[in-house]
Order: sequence, then structure tokens, then C-alpha cells
Amino acid sequence: MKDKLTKLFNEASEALKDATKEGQIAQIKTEFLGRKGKITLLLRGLSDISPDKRPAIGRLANEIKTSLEEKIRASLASIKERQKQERLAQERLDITLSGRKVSIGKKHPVTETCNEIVDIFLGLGFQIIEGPEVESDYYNFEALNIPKDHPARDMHDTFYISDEVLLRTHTSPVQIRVMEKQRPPIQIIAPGKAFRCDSDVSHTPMFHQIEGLMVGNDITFGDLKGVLTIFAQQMFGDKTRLRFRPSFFPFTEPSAEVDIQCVICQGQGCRLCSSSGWLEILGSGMVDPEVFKVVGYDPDEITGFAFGMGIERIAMLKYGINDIRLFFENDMRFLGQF
Ligand code: 2NL
Repeated sequence: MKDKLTKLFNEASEALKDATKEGQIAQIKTEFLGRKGKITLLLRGLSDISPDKRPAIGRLANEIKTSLEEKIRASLASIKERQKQERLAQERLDITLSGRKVSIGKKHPVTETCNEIVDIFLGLGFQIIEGPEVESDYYNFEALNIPKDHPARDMHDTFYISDEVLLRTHTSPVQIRVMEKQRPPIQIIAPGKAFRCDSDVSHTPMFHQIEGLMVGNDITFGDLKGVLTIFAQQMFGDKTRLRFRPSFFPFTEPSAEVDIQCVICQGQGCRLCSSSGWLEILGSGMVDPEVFKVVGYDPDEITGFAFGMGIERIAMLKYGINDIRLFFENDMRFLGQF
């Protein structure tokens, strides 16, 4: 019996040495120590052994069982440890690799320019107002004294939604709506999107505009010149020279286009200013009496000036950009430069 016990112990020990999986260990445990295990069955025969030899064999049997259980625990632990090491090796991270750079967004140059223009007029006491981009023919054209046969009203120049509804071609309708609701004095700017059926190096179907309006009892062309001079000098530098050139708009009389001396050549003549030395920055004029009549103001009592400028055009002059379409392509190599 002693020899058989030792033999089984050695057999189990050998099997444990070869085991590499948890399942194999459990199997060995059942095979030798389970209820029908080899050692368990062998010890059933203990009662057949003579009483004087029984205690010694019993002790040996206990030692062998304890020892085998200990070996099983050790094998399991070593298998678990090996699995953990394998997992750690697989999950290894190289913490010395440098990180990926996170690029931080910034405002679009058109937004920056718009904010800059708005801030100058806020400083002069103007209020910001906004209004709908989809407008009626009435607010976009009729109220602004734009006659039925004016080319701007042609299908080829305006995006029509229906006969009476269109995408606004300027932000003036916003100012008509304010004049309809409020009495003078009024001092507002209307920034926003405008839409025209046009596309080349200096026109896109959607562009941004800022219009301004100052209306009261004694507003003169002198006020127009003063306000627009301050604007241009804050925008392009306080030495900037201005030129007011006679022009025509259906909604202002008299009208003037405002030029600044070329930011590149200082009036000497270059490619940017087409050798003229001057750059047009905006259109302006005294509000036409017909427009005042439409909103219910008495033109004999009320005067005012208005102006309008394209934000992209101002941004192009400021940054020396020669193609307006670059603002809308969203090429990061272009946008990243600002
Ligand atoms: C331009 C010219 C201009 C106005 C816009 C205006 C608005 C009202 C009444 C009268 Cl409600 N006028 N706006 C006046 C003169 C010129 O814009 O070249 N814009 C890009």
C-alpha cells in the first residue's frame, strides 16, 4: 500500500509538471483526490490493513494528500502568474513615444474682420441688428426705391424662392424693418450674409456685408464723412487718406463711393490698385427721401446717411488676398495663415 501511495504521488507530480492550463490541473485533482480519485479509492482499502501498520500508512496517506494539494495550489498559482505576464507583455505601452499634436481651431478670417468692423462702430455708438436672410421682394427692393426694371431684380442677379420671396441681396432690408418700427434717432449696423447670382475672383454667390444707418434731425454729409473717416483710419491705420467719389445708388442721394489710398503702394500705383493708387472700400450716401417716405418719416424733417461694405473685400485688402473664393474653400493651408 505504501509503495502504491508513493507511486500515485509521483504519477500525480509528473502530471502536474506537464500541465499548462487551469483545466488540466482541475482534471489531475479529480483523477487523484476526487471522490472516485485513485488515491481516495486506494485508501478505502485501509481497513484491510493490519491494525498495527494502519497508523503509519494513515500518516503517510495524509502527508501525501497534503503535499499533493500544496503542489496543485502552486501549479495553479504559477499558471496564473504566467498568464498575467503574457497579458502584460501584450498590453505593453511605449510611454516614451511623443504625443500627437492637438491643433487648436481659430476664427475664420471673415469672422475676424467682421468682428473688427463691428467693434469700431460699437465704439461710435452704433447698435448691432440682425434680420432674415430670406426676404420679400418688398423689403429687399421695393422699399429701397429699386425700380422694377433695375438689373439687380433680374433672375440672373438674384436668387428667387418664388415671385415675391428671395435671398436678400444686401442687409438693407434689416434697416428698413428697424425704421418701420422705431422713430429717429437711429444709429445701427446690420452685419450678415447676402446672396447674389455671381461668381468670379471678386464675387461669390454668398458673401458677407455690413450696412450702417444713422438717422436724425440734423444728420449731414459731414457726419457721413466724419464717421467713415474714423472707421477707415481705425481699420487701416490712422494715417490712411480717404477719397469720396460721386456715385449713384437708388436708395441714396447724393451717393459717394469711398476709396482709401492703396495699402500696398501708398498711392504710387501698383497691381493691387490697378495703378490708380486708390482702393474702393465701401458705398455710401444720404438716405433718399423716397426711402424715408416708405417708412413713414417726413423727409423735410428727417435726414440720415447710410453705407454698405463687403466684409470679404475689406479682408482681402487687409490681408492682400487676390481671390475671394479662397475664403470659402476651407483649405487649412490657407486658413492656417491667419
Ligand atoms: C455698396 C453700397 C450701400 C446703402 C448701402 C442703405 C440702406 C438703407 C437706406 C439707404 Cl435702409 N441706404 N444702404 C447705402 C449706400 C450704399 O452699399 O457698395 N455695398 C457693398
